[in-house]
Amino acid sequence: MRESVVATLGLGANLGDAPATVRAAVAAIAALPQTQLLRASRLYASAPIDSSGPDYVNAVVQVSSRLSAPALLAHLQTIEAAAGRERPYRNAPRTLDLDVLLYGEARISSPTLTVPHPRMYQRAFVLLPLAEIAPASVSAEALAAVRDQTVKVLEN
Ligand code: PH2
Ligand code: MG
Ligand code: MG
Repeated sequence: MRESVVATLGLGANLGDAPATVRAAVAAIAALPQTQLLRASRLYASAPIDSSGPDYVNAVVQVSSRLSAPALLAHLQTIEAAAGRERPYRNAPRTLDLDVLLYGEARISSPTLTVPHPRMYQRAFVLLPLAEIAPASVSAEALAAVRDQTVKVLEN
């Protein structure tokens, strides 16, 4: 049997009831086959970066999974589709975005998946929730690099 890998996933939404959608997505991820939810961050709100529309709600989770990275991505895309995700153009506002940020130590470069996520270290809406659940994985330098981006904990 394949070994389990700790994967770090980013969640984002800025259309519809974004907090409810993100919470439901955490539950859907926890229910994936061969996958256990290890940690989930609080929900964070931030202005769209290179995108448009209402403020985003973001969170980061860590799972332990025996799914391959492509299989995990396929499951995440099924959850996105069930939440009504449409892709009219790049970085369009969305009901739900689920990204594989890290997959163990793997470096993946395929037409459909790049891991580590190429922009995660430029985005406070990823690094702050990640620092909440896995402080050792985010350096002070990485946090300093995004300190001009306002990200607020959403009361919940
Ligand atoms: N996702 C993007 C582009 N811009 N901005 C915020 N604040 N949050 C996001 O999740 C986000 C974004 C592309 O996936
Ligand atoms: Mg994304
Ligand atoms: Mg995405």
